[in-house]
Amino acid sequence: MSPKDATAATRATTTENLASLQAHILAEETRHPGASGDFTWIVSAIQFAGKAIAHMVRRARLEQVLGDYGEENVQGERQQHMDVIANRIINRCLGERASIALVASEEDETPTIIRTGAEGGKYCVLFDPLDGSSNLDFGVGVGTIFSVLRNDAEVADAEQTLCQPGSMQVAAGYILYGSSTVFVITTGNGVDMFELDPHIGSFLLVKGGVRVPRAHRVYSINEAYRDQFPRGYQSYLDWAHRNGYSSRYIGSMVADVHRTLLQGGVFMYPPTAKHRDGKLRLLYEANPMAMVIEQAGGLAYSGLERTLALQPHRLHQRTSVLMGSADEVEHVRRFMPTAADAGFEDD
Ligand code: P6P
Repeated sequence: MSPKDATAATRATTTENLASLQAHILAEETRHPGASGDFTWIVSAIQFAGKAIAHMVRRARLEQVLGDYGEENVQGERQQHMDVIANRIINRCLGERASIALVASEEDETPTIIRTGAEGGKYCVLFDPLDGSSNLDFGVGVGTIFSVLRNDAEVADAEQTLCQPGSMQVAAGYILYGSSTVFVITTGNGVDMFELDPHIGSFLLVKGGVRVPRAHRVYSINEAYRDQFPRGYQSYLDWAHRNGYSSRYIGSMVADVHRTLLQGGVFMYPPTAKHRDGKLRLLYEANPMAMVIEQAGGLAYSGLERTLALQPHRLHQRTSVLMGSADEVEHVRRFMPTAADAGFEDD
């Protein structure tokens, strides 16, 4: 190595910022003069849960906790052992954190009330503890999805407090347990990506200001349901087949959306015969992912409507999902001039 290269290498190791998630969020906090640190403490609890779940995911087969737990969740889906374990870990990590009013999970029928607004409950945290868990048996990437809302102390009913449009989220993101453990978060000021260094037990900043590429000829959809999709999606697929697109579908939303975030393309889960409103849940899957994608410069729709603008009515309600690169989402939307094309009744 020449002296010049050696100097450059030394400089990189001395000046390259080694930023942990904790330090990054604290630095973000200073951007908000009135910040009390409560929100930082919540993100700290989520990242701690992510580390604990990552550990269990990596040891699941050795600990013999793969496979079916033997019960159904509120969605009527077979719970996996790891769904129950991840749910317990998150609830314990968030549990008594000051400033949390409500927590709500895909695995629990009703929200858990931790404290009222009058008792200091400022935030609500919603999550899918282990999305795509049925893929764990085969080593496929799975993930935790989280959404943070402000508590509305004026609303007495816990579920109705949570039924806020996605545009009201103060933070959203996910933790992907894949070939590495990736933490992606937005607090409304762009998207940042962290990787867990298991040797030091910290999430380290690997990419600040993540941007979705504006275009990329890849679509991600379960084409087995093609004949059930609304006609607009079928017409788009016919167009994509004629225009050199590739198909990539993992069947784990966090993995499919993470690839779309970094590489571009479009991820879709349209209405089907079994799921007339779409399969994915609005409050703790579509909304957090839509916030990440939009904050990274992409677009996110549910039918003809912007996902983040939808007014939720029930905690576990489902929605169709169309999100990704701005140009690719617009290509799909060109095939949906009417609500019926997108699978919704014409007004
Ligand atoms: P399908 C996993 O079960 C999940 O909730 C998402 O992670 C994923 O995108 C979708 O369902 C896959 O559904 O019907 O294609 O198997």
